[in-house]
Amino acid sequence: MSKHFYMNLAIELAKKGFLYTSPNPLVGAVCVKDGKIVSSSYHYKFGELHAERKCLMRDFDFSGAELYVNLEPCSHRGKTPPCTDIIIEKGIKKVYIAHEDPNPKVKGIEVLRENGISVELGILKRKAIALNQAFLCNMIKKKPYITLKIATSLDGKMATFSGKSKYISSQNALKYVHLLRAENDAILVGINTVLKDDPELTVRLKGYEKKIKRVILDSKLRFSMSSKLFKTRDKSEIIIFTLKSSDRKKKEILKNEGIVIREVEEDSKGVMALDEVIKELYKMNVGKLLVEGGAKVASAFLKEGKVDKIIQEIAVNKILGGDFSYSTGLKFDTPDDGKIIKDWKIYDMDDNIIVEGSINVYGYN
Ligand code: AOF
Ligand code: ZN
Repeated sequence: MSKHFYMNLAIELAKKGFLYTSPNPLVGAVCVKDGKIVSSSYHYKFGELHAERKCLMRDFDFSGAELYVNLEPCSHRGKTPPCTDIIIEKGIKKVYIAHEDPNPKVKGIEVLRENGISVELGILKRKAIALNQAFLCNMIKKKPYITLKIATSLDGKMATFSGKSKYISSQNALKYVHLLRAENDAILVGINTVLKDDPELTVRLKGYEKKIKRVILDSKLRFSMSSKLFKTRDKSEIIIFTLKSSDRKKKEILKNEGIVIREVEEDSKGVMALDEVIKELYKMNVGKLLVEGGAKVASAFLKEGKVDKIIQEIAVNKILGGDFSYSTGLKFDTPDDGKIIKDWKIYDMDDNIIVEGSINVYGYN
């Protein structure tokens, strides 16, 4: 078999950790000796053993074998011991790595080479970096990886002319949203969405428990205590970003109810400074942020270049008309100037198609 075959297998194995390893990367490892796969594993869950250690820890003579791993093995002691230790200890002869780990603590390639192990870097790099975009964004940019998810009609509208958006998407597409939420550490919406749709913004996936932070942009603090969000305030954390100028008393009342209030400055245009919001969320351990709308919030994130990935659920069976488009705030002269979507994919689900693509790609030097 070719080295691409084994690396591809490592990448496919890595995917098994999906939903469980964040904010750690998805990593798979395959060990080959005398042309046969003798062991393989992956990073199961955040805080647990790394892929390479899981792959090599069994009682077997690995000497002279080759290891395939999609990410540079770690050489530091984190929650787990360095992977380079076990690779050296077990007498591995050569390590194939898809791409480097931008974590500044990791110097795995250097350590392996210093110990006489040969390293080949770059096999299936493109596929491997696509797998760990959020981790790469966190490490390189020190900010959350931001996904904008929007549900629209065929004519690209997020609501009817009267502002109603419940529900544009089909039942299965609505369920898919919960998988997206589970992938993220926080979900963010604008106060208009809270007032109009009264959403709960929790993850509701059978057999899977995850509490994601619920974030609301509410400059004037219009948040209502009769909302579903307020009523479910014990289910998972609520963070409200508001302007310094909004009602001080209401801030106190909400704080006493366990809601986190963060005050931000107005930017030069008199709206909430998104940079501050994003920075603050990263400090609160949000590595992956899902922005779910409405139209104003989506448009602001896009316009300010904050969106890394866009997912649009299009109900191809409906035309809604009106002005609730997520891109009205963006203005370009020619189509060539428009925002470029890279690596896009399309899925279909009942009467909906889901289009997803990247605006920013991390991991290429
Ligand atoms: C690997 N193999 O399977 C993973 C790696 O706190 P720890 O010990 O879990 O270390 C986390 C860091 O290790 C993480 O930020 C990333 O740089 C690397 N993840 N490395 O060799 C793995 N998951
Ligand atoms: Zn490791």
